[in-house]
Amino acid sequence: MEKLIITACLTGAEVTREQQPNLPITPDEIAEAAYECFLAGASMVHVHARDEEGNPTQDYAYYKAIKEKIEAKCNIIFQPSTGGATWHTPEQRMQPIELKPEMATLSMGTCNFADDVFMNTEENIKIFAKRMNELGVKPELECFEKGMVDTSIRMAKKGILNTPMHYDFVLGVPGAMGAELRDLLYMVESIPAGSTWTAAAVGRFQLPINMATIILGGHVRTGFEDNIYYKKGEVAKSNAQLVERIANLSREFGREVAAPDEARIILGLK
Ligand code: KMH
Ligand code: ZN
Repeated sequence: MEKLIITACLTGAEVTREQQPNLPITPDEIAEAAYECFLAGASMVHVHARDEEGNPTQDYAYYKAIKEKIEAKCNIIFQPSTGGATWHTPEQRMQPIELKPEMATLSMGTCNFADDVFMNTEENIKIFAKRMNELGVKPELECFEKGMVDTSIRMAKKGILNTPMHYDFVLGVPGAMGAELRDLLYMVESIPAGSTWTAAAVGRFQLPINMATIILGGHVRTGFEDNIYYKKGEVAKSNAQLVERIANLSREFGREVAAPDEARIILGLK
C-alpha cells in the first residue's frame, strides 16, 4: 500500500484557547507545532492564521510569517487555508494563495456549518481555482458532502480543475455529511480513478475515521482544527501527540509513513 501522508491541522478558525489550552496561535507557536508534527511523522500542515487577539485572520502578512518560520525549521508541506472563518469575505480568504504555497485548500460548495453558513458559490470556486492554476498551487478539494465531489468532477470536465485531483473529505460538520464509515466509503467510491484523498472528521469521529482511512489506503488528517481530545474527557497535549498516535497505528498495521518529499511525489507536487 502507498505510504501514508499525515496532515496536521494545527489551529483552525473555530477552536479557542479556553477549549484547548495547547492551541498554537502566534506564528512562532504555529511553526513550532508544525515542527513537532514533522518530527512525529506529519508530512503536511494545514494552517489557519490568528491575529494578536487570537481571532482568525486571512491576512497575507500572518501567513507569510508562518510559512517562513516553518520553512526555517523543516521541509514539511505548507498548506494554508482559503476557507478561513465563515465570516471572512472571498477576497480575504484568497490572500494566502499569493504566497505560492505548494498546496492550498479549495472548498467545493456551500453548506451549513453549525449555526453559520459556509458560503462557496460556483463563481467564487472558479475564481479561487483560476488563481491557484495561475500560480501553480495544487488545490486540496475540501468536500463536506458528496454533491461537492460531483461539482469537482463537473469542473474538471470543463478544465477549471486539473487532474488528477486531491480531495479532503471533511466529515461530521454539523449541517453537512455525517462521519459514519458508510459516509467515508460513499465519498471514496465517488471520486475519479487516479485521484488521491485525505479524510478529516470532527470531534469523536476523528480517530475512527483516521483508522478506517489507514486501512482503505487514503491519507489522514488529524489535529486540533477537527478535534481537541486525545480520548474521551482528556484534552490532547499537542497536535504532535495526535500525529504520533496515527503514525504508530499505521506502522503497526504495516503501512509506512511518508516523509514530506515522498508525499510530494504521491501528490504530484513540483
Ligand atoms: N473554518 C471553516 C469555515 C478550509 O480550511 O479550507 C472552513 C475551513 C476550510 O476550515
Ligand atoms: Zn481549515
